[in-house]
Amino acid sequence: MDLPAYLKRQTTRVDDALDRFLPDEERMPHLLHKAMRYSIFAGGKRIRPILLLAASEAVGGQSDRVLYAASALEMIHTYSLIHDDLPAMDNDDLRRGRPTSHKVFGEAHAILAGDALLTEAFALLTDPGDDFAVAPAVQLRVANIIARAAGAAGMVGGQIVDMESEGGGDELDLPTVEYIHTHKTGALIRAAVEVGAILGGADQRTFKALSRYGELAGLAFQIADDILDVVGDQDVVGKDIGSDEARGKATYVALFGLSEAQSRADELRDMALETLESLGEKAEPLRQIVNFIVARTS
Ligand code: GRG
Repeated sequence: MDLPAYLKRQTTRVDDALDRFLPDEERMPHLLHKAMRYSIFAGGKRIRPILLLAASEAVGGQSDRVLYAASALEMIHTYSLIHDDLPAMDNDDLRRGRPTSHKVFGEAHAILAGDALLTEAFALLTDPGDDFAVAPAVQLRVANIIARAAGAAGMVGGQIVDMESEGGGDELDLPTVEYIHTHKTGALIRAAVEVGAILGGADQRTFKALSRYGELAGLAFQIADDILDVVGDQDVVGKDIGSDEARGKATYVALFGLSEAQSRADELRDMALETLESLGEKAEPLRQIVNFIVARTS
């Protein structure tokens, strides 16, 4: 399987769907819509929506029918990046290789663009339109999984503990770092795989296996992110490098050093691959994506 070609094909599908679902810049309020589109189309990897599509395909689903949920997930992820970059949080100037939203549109517009992306995502999840023909009970389950993954018990919860742990130095411990990683980053990645499985029609056993795959891949993704913050090339990564150490962030690298962090990411990848053993050829994209997650350069 040619992974770069697969990722490119899926990215195009996700981008086309996002373009369809996002309000047009020509419509009022122009600057809000412009700011939403600026961050969405700034060149992200689309790993979460692609995982959602790949999970649906792995269980024999028709991936056209999941594009609404894939788009909603990317909208939520992008809102989190806009807010994370704000002066009140990480105060970053660069994201996805471009000036951050608040640098271009000002703080108030950046906050509202993030708010609008989050809210519109749930409008889409609860009313995807006739093309998607999702049974109401399934729609509700999908929206609930994503809400929980994005909220206090998921991404926002992880972000808060991350902020509170900054500068923790010697007091950093593994349970705290794992809490941050599995919530701040892992929860949305796991939800992507779970939602793909549900919309693809997975049975309970397969859903559980894929949920575990998502959990392991999510943690591996964040450890790879910690490593990239030390060894990455700023032009390739598209954001400031070295900021974790400068801020005394709770990371795997801070706890264990680079080499052990990489070994842990590799171990999680192998465990994720094991969860896919019963799934055959259709799960090949999921296998290759977890390999990509731990070996990525951006
Ligand atoms: C502000 C509620 C709130 C949450 C923020 C996602 C997040 C939580 C913070 C982003 C900061 C960060 C570096 C998180 C670690 C990993 C991560 C989510 C990286 C960015 O995701 P990628 O690599 O980005 O998928 P692209 O740009 O490719 O979409």
